[in-house]
Amino acid sequence: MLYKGRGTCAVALVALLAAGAEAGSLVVTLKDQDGVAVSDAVVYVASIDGQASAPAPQQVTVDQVDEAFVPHVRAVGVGASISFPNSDHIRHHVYSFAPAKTFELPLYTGLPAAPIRFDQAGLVTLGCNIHDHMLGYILVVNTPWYAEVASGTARIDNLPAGELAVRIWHPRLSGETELELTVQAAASGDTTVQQQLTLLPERKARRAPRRGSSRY
Ligand SMILES: [Cu+2]
Repeated sequence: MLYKGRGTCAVALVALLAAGAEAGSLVVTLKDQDGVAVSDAVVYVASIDGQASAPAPQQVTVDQVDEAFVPHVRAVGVGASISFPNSDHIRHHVYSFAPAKTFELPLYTGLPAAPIRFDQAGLVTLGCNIHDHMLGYILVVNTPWYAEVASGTARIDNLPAGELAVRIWHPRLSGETELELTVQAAASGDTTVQQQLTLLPERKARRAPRRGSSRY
């Protein structure tokens, strides 16, 4: 934070209190056991001072490009509607057997008729009936404070101060499904967390094994 002298700080503090808008940001940096910046993770704040908060409804997209789900990992709040366009020129058959959301979009190209609503927290693993190498994840969280991690960093803004229950999820997290950290968030500015994750090697190729081999 830039120090601008006592007078300015006092004025800023008074303004914050008057607006009742004390808020800071959580900045999480993730590296794996080899020191490589982690992608495809989700960071979320499950509660602040033990209090949960409901997410606002939202509409998002999980695309299908070159026989892969894009993004590979999508985080959404409970109640979100997700559309699953198929941007390939071949047909896909998207499904999930997850308890949090079981659904099926039989063979299609383009945009399915309606988005799918995710009204239960939990992990939803996506597959395609035609292409076994297609694998995607949707993490449905019951909080407005979450972020997908790209290139090792995630940022969650507008966080009230307090004790945060921060959870970190990654599809290849070794030993446990989620990591939970307790973090004391400042009333303003960035609260930074650096965490190393132990990740398992990828089990199968996410991309098509051979180009042009599909006939669907
Ligand atoms: Cu497919």
